Amino acid sequence: MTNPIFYTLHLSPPCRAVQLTAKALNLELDHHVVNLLAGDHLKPEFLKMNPQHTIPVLDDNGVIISDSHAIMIYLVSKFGKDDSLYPKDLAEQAKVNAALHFESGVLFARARFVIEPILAGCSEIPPEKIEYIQKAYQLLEDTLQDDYVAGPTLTIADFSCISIIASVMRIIPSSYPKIYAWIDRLKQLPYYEEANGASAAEHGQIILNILKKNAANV
Ligand SMILES: N[C@@H](CCC(=O)N[C@@H](CS)C(=O)NCC(=O)O)C(=O)O
Repeated sequence: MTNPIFYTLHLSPPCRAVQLTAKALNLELDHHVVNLLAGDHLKPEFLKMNPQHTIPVLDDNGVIISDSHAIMIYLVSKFGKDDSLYPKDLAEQAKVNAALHFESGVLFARARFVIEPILAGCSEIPPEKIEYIQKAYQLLEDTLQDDYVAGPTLTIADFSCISIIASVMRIIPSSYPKIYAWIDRLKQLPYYEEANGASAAEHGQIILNILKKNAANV
């Protein structure tokens, strides 16, 4: 058995969520970089693995899994020494699942509405999109009743939510005290900066630079 192969790009938030999970599990993954800008994800061999042409994708000795949430659940269930990051208890697990869906359906989806038009040449972020993101921040703020998004302990839902929040907060900053306290808590993880912090900052800055360039070309 060889290490699972991880098709990834450090700038991609869902890839970073998986990377945080692997680090938390102390698990070695063989990284294969998929350069989205060069169209690697549209090549036939990649499409065979994931017809939806998204990263991350995991190939664990022939078991192919796409979608970061599915990958994180798989990794913790297969390689976790305990179930703390994805509890087996159904009530606790349901909370984690709800937060994972919140990331996928609200945080990531709304960030996409902002980031994709900028990549396509848009020169300013329309106010209604800023408001839409800020409403999502407020929902996260309201969700943070405990130290972590799904309760009092760290789970994969935190990895998922922080991966996109750390990128987008640079593009549309806002002051939400619980979100900032939660970010500071996650920054204490010894692997945080390497697995998410530095790349999220780079991602946010790249988007801001493109936005500036687009505005200069108007
Ligand atoms: N819900 C998916 C989202 C994956 C996703 O949209 N990844 C982006 C990069 S951040 C991608 O691969 N985009 C290329 C494309 O959609 O063609 C997940 O969590 O894995």
